[in-house]
Amino acid sequence: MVRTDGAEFRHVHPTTDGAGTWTIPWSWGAAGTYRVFADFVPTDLGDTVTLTSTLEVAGDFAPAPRGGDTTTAADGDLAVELDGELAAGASSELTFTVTRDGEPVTTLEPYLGAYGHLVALRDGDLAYLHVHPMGEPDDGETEPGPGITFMAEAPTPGRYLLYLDLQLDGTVHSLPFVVTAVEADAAASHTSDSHDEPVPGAGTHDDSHSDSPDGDAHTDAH
Ligand SMILES: [Cu+2]
Repeated sequence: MVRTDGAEFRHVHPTTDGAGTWTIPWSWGAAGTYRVFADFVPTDLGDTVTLTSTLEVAGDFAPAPRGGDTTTAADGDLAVELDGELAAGASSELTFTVTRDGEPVTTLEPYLGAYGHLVALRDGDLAYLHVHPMGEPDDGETEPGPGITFMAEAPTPGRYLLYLDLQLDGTVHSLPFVVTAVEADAAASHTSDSHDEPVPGAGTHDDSHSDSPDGDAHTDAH
């Protein structure tokens, strides 16, 4: 859930009644136009699909000012720094380094099967990508911090709003970043099959960077 200016992002997990209806208690924090993204894995499809909808919340709307790119974010005493460049048309590495009170955090907890979840929204039409990190908590080599590394690919050049979700001491933190993707150098083009193109209305879950075919550990909708 995100307001169209990129503010008010929330990543939540509704519960099912077993008959196809998903519910979550909800209260809006601010007026404005919102975009809702719902990730599902239909059993018959075996793959994630993303449904989206737009809705209006009545009231006085004050759009958040557009700032420049931001590669640092903080939540309380937690700070996260982003290294790496997002490229359009090629997969590149983005590493988030987590510190608390200036000390590296090495006790990240698995959250929905991963040490981090990255949602990227294209500024403007909010085209959606949901990416999981390289490596999984139980693969014997992925450390629980301080770094979380993603391979991500922007469909087009331009600004992207990134939201990193991670869990520490039982609390989920959501940290926002803004980056500008530039056209990848043709020489830097990778050979992977990662070219899921998100579209404004719906999209597919970008798990194509995953090391194993069944690398997506969480098949619950989130
Ligand atoms: Cu995820």
